[in-house]
Amino acid sequence: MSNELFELAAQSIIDGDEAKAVEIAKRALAEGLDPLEVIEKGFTVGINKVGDLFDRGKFFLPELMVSSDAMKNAVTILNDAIPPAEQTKSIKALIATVEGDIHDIGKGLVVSLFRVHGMDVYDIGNDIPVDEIIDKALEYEVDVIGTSALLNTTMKNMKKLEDALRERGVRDKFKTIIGGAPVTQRYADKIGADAYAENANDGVKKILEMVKA
Ligand code: B12
Repeated sequence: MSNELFELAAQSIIDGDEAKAVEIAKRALAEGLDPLEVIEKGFTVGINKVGDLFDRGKFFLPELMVSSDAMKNAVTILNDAIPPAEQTKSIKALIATVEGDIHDIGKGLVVSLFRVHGMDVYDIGNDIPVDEIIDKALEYEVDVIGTSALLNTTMKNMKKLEDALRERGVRDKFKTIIGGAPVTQRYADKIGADAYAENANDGVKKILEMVKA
């Protein structure tokens, strides 16, 4: 039953059918399915397929936008249903999408999963300049700064962040972690980020390894 629902969820995103996507998200909750599993095995599969179709010139920007709206609405319903976790560790993390980049669906998943694992998360949004990221990180006294970039042209702002942290003399105050489709472990090593995460789960694992309570 759940497999069928995962397929329907993915298809609703490919079809850009927002009403259907929202209906499936609500149905999944009513059936007692795990919201995170529905996001990962259903809706995310759909948006990745949309990305492939866009890549191959079969979908254009209007289709991409309609699908991403459907994705955002369905995922918001599921995110809101994720139960808060027991506060096992008091790790504070600031999360942002870098300047010039408005992709925030993946960041939203990261924020939800970090909260599920009991972290105190400050989501400061998307298209955020480096200095604002650092100012807020200092203000909230976070342990970790996580940034997301989905464009080849914006991932350079992750390097800018590393450089600015050093220039401002505050690099040692934080662990940094980066993620997003074009980002790799190699890139993290190259710019001096503390960690790279392939997905939200990997992000939790890496942070728990880096920040001992
Ligand atoms: C949805 C989407 C959009 C939506 C975004 C809506 C939104 N609010 O997010 C819209 C339609 C607005 C859009 C616009 C554009 N897009 Co777009 N978009 C996508 C698409 C299809 C899916 C992205 C997504 O949400 N994936 C699902 C999430 C769950 O995955 P994720 O983001 O990778 O996140 C996971 C991991 O990477 C990781 N992670 C991510 N960040 C972080 C951070 C931390 C700290 C951690 C721990 C983990 C982590 O964990 C997440 C969860 O597991 C991708 C295709 C793709 N395959 O990525 C193209 C894609 C990213 N877009 C692309 C392009 C070119 C654009 C535009 C430039 C198009 C245009 N001509 O205008 C604009 C740019 C706008 C801008 N300035 O940012 C290209 C980028 C090419 C490149 N490498 O540079 C892609 C790859 C499509 C393609 N194949 O060509 N896009």
